Amino acid sequence: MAATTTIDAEGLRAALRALGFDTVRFAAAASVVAGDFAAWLEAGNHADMAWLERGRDKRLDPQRVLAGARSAIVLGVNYLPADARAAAQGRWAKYALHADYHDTLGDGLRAAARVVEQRLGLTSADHRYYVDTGPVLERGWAARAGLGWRGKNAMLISREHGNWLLLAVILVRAELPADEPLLSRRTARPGVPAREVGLLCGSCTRCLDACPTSAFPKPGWVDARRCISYHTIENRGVIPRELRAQFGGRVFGCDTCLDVCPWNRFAQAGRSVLLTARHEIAGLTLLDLLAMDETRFREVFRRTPIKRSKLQGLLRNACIAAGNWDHSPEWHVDAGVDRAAVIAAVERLCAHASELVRAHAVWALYRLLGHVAAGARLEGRRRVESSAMVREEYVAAESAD
Ligand code: B12
Ligand code: SF4
Ligand code: SF4
Repeated sequence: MAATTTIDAEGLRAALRALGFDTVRFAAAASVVAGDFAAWLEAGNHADMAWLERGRDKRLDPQRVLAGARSAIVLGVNYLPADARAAAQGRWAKYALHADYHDTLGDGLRAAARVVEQRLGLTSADHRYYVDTGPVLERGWAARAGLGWRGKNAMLISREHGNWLLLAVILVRAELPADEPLLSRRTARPGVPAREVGLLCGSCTRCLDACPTSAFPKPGWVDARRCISYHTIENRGVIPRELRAQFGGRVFGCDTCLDVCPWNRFAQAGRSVLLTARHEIAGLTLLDLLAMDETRFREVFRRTPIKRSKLQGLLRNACIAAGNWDHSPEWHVDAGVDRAAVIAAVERLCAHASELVRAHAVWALYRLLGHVAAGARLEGRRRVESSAMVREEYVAAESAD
């Protein structure tokens, strides 16, 4: 049902901002086949995120998500923490140091939906809202609505908030006056939206150069199979051995291609209306992580995005950070944590109940001690090891330098 009410777009924008959304912009929701999403999938860049493949048609056509959708309301929430220590950490992605944004922005979106219904004269059947998990290319919509541009690091970058916006979209069966996309200074022609990657990046390539695993086959295009964010958050299995050394001390997500971007200099800390800081997580030491059990994991990471990795995923990631100890100064600052204690904790995990954890613990111990000393310490365990996955790690570790 299309809206018949006279629309006060600026009133709607202000009401949504008052709910805690830092930027509120509108785009026309015509059918789109946009960017090179299909090519990205076909080249296998989504790794094992099969849900991206399944949602392909919907992602490319909002009419398949909400028939009769005429506008997209694109919302951004600034999550840059005010606490510099948390911001500078480098162990965790900054977004993870909050209560799960799917829940907190989800609450904001439910409130936004009521506002949209009232102000646009719609019913609950006339809109669909999503944050992250829906079949919607949020960055594409954000670029079209002029929230910012698609950086060479693939992020939606805002002139005001830098790389630190979380995005959400509401599709509505109502026509809102579309906001202008950003225009390239060089190619600007009135009414011609410039959608190219790197619109305001100029000749900068800092993000591409800084990526530890060379995960950008080309600007604006991330190969998830090489991306630390994918492996530490989404991958449920073995982390490719050839990438592990490049993970450094990162245990959940990766902010490197965001952190280096010069556009962040304009960003101020977020208002945190729709976010709840959980910065105490940044205070956990590597030994705290390596010693986690199910009870402690649930207690510490309840209602945070980190619960997604499950205990065994987090222990796997912590083993990699431990194996990289000599090159991870970010973990050296905690009182009472030294190399010997980390080695002892990793050695214990070589006998963990999960084969995934044992496999990565074996890799870490060999890396820390070298194959002669590690081989001697693990001789007994290796003899009784029944998992093919772990046995493969022993073989690979023995043959490594
Ligand atoms: C899958 C996914 C990932 C994957 C793949 C990342 C990638 N680069 O695609 C992994 C796990 C690696 C990942 C990592 C991260 N992610 Co992520 N991720 C997603 C998710 C769920 C889908 C993204 C997707 O479809 N990727 C496929 C690529 C090809 O699509 P795309 O980047 O959107 O670009 C295409 C479209 O924009 C399209 N397009 C171009 N113009 C137009 C115009 C229109 C109108 C339309 C419709 C489309 C369109 O063409 C582009 C090229 O094909 C989105 C949420 C969502 N529903 O969109 C969050 C999302 C992109 N992630 C987010 C974040 C914060 C991250 C991390 C920073 C987390 C971290 N710290 O570890 C990293 C950053 C890595 C990086 N540099 O991209 C935020 C980004 C916010 C922002 N300001 O850009 C999002 C939007 C989640 C959210 N709700 O806030 N992520
Ligand atoms: S998130 Fe990290 S690993 Fe992934 S593309 Fe960016 S810098 Fe590279
Ligand atoms: S680091 Fe440079 S190239 Fe990368 S997104 Fe930022 S401005 Fe663009």
